[in-house]
Amino acid sequence: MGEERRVNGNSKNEQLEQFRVDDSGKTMTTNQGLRISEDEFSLKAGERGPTLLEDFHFREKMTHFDHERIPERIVHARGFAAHGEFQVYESLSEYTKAKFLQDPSVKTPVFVRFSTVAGSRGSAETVRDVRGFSTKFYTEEGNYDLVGNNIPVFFIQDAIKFPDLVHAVKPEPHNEMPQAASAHDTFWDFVANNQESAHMIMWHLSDHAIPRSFRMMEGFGVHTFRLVNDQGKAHFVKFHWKPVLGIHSLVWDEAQKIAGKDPDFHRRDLWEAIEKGDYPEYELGVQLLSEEDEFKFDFDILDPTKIWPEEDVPVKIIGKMTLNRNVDNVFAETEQVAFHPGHVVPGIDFSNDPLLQGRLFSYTDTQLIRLGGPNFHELPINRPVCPFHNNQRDGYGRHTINVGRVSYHKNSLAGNTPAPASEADGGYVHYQEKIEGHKVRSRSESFKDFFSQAKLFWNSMSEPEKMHIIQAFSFELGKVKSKSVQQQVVNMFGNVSMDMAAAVAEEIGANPPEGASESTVTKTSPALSQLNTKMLPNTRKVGVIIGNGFNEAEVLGVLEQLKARGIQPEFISDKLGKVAGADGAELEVDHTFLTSDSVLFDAIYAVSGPNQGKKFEKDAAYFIQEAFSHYKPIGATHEASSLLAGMENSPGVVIAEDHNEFTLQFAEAISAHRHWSRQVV
Ligand code: HDE
Repeated sequence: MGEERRVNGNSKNEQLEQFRVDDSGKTMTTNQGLRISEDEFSLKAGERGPTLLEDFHFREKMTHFDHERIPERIVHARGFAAHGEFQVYESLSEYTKAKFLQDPSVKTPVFVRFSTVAGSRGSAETVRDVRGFSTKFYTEEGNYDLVGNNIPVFFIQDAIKFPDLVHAVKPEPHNEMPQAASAHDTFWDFVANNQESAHMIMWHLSDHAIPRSFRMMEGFGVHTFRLVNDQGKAHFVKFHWKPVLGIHSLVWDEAQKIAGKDPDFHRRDLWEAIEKGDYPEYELGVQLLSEEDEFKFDFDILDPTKIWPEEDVPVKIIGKMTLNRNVDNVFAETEQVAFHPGHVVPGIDFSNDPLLQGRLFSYTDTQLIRLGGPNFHELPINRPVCPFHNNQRDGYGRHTINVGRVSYHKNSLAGNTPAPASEADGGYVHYQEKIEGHKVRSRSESFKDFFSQAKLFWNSMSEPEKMHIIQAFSFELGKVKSKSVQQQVVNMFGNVSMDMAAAVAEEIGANPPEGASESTVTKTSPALSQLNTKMLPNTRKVGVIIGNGFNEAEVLGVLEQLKARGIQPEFISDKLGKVAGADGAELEVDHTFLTSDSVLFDAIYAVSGPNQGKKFEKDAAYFIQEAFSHYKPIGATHEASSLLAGMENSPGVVIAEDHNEFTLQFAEAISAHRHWSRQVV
C-alpha cells in the first residue's frame, strides 16, 4: 500500500482551504462559469412584455434558491459548531491501539457540533432540553465520531422506542405546539408510561438542562463502549468531556427570558469567545472497567439509563480539546456535517447496549434523506484527512471522478485493488465477543430497576438544586392539561422520593403520590452536584451600568483589575455613543437599557454617575433588581449604591468602600457564579 496516512494538526484546514471561496471583488458568473451581464431584470419579450423561458440565468438562479433548504435534522436540528484540535496527555496504549490516543505531540483536528434536541432549526437555544455534544476527530486512521450528550444517561433502553420518545416530545401534531419544550401532555404521558425514563427525567429537570454556555457543560458518550489494545485485550469504557471552566447553568426564569431577548444566546457566546481568543477547552476523561468486572455492579453496564458513579469508577483524564476556529459558513459546515456513532477507528469498539446498536443503523439512514444521497462523506466537512478508496460508485452528488474500469472486488485487472488491509496494517477488526442466546424480543431482568439511580441523583443534589427540580416538575406538569397524566407522573416519582413527589403534587393541585414505594437507596455521588464544580471568574460577562460624570479614578482601576482576572466588562447606558468620566476619560457604550437586559450578563457592576435622571435610575434599578432575583453577583460604587435599595446586605452584593478590597470581593462573588442563599426581595 505504502500511501501517506500521516497528517499534522493543520491538514483538515488545508483540505477545507480548497473549498473556501471569497466571492468579493469577483466577476459574477453562472454556475457554468458564464459571465453575467445583468442580474436585476429577467429576459422579457419587450420592456412590458412576458418573461421568456429562454432566460437560463433566471431559471438557474431561481431553481437554486428554491432548493436552498434541506430537511432539518429530525432531532438536534438547532446546532452550532466550531473547529479545534485534540491532544492526549500521555499514551493510552495500555488500553487502546487508536493512533490518535498514543502520541502527546500529535494534534488531531476536530469539529464539534453542539445542539438542542427537540426544537426546530430556528428555535431558541436556552430552552429546557438535553444538549448534543458531537465531536468528529479527523484522525490519520479515518474519522472517529464521539456523538454524545451533556447528560450521561438516556430516556429509553432500546433504540426501537426512539421514534415514540421523539414523537412524544416534539410539538403535538394536531396544533404543532409547543415549540422546543417538553412541558406538554404527550411528553409526560410518555414518561409515565415508559418508566425507564425516571433517571433521565431527574437530569432533564435539573440545572444540567439549562446550561449557561456550551463552554460550561459536560459531554458524555452515554453508552458503554470498548477500548481494545494491540494485544487484543478489551476494557469497557465510558467517555466524558469535562469543561475547563466548570459546569454552570442558568436559572429557569432567566433561561425563558433569554429565549426572547436573544434566541441565539449560546451560539453567540461560543462565537464571541472564539473570536476573542478565549478558546473553549474540555478535558477528555475515560472510566475504564476490565471485562472481568462486567457483573460487579448492582446495575447492568449495558443499560444506558445508568451511570457508573465516579466515586466507584474514577474518571481518568487523558487529554484536552481546544476549540479555536469558528466556521466560515454555517450551512456548509455545521449543517452538512454528518456524525455517526459507527464511525470508529481501530482500538475503539462497541458494546451490546441495545440503544447503541440501534443508533448504528439510524445515523447513515438519516443522512441519506437529509444530505440527499450516499455521497455525503465527500462533502468537505465530512471528508477524512486520510485517503479513502473502495468500489462504491455514482449516486446523487458524486464529487469523485473515479478513473479506470474496475469497480469490483475481487479482480485481476487492477491487481485485486483496492485491497483490504491486514490488522497489522491498520485494518479494522471487530472485537471477537462471544455471543450465545435465543432470538428474543425482551428486556433483560438486569435492566428493570428504574428508580435506584434516580434516587441516587436526588440524594446527591444540594438544597438549591433540589428546589430547582421541584420547581421544574411544577412548571412542566403545570403546563400539562390532563389531570390523569399529572397524577400518573406524581405517582411514578413517589418511587424516587415521596417528599419530592408530594411537594410537586401540592404545587400542581394533584393528590399525594399513590401506590408508590420509595427507593431505599441512601448513597450519594458528590460528583453529580454542580455546586461541587470549579469556580472560576474567567470569561464571565459583567454589565457595567454607567453614565456621564462617573468616578473614573475609582472605576477605571476596578475595570482593569477585573479584566486582569479574565472578567469581561461591557458598558450599558441610556443611549449609545460615549460616556465621559468626571475627569474627561471617555468610554464607548456597548448596549442601552433598550437593546440589552440583565439576563444577558453574569454579573452587574453599578457605576452610574451623578444626576442621571429619573428614567436612567428607573431602568438601572430594574436591571439590577432582575439580576439580583437571578442570584447574580452585584457590585456597586458608593455613588451608585442607592440603586441597590434593599439588597445591600445580601450575599454576593459588594459595595465599594475601598477599591482594592472591593475588586477582590467582587471578583470572588463573580467566581461563585450564583448566590443561592440570597433571599429574593
Ligand atoms: Fe441521536 N440521532 N439517536 N442520540 N444524536 C441523531 O442523526 C438516534 C441518541 C445525538 O450534531 C440523528 O444526523 C437514535 C443518544 C446527537 O449532527 C438520528 C437514538 C445520544 C445528535 C439520531 C438516538 C444521541 C444526534 C438526527 C436511539 C447521546 C446530533 C440527525 C437509539 C449519546 C448530531 C442525525 C449532530 C442526531 C438517531 C439516541 C446523540 C436520527 C435512533 C443516546 C448529539 O440519526
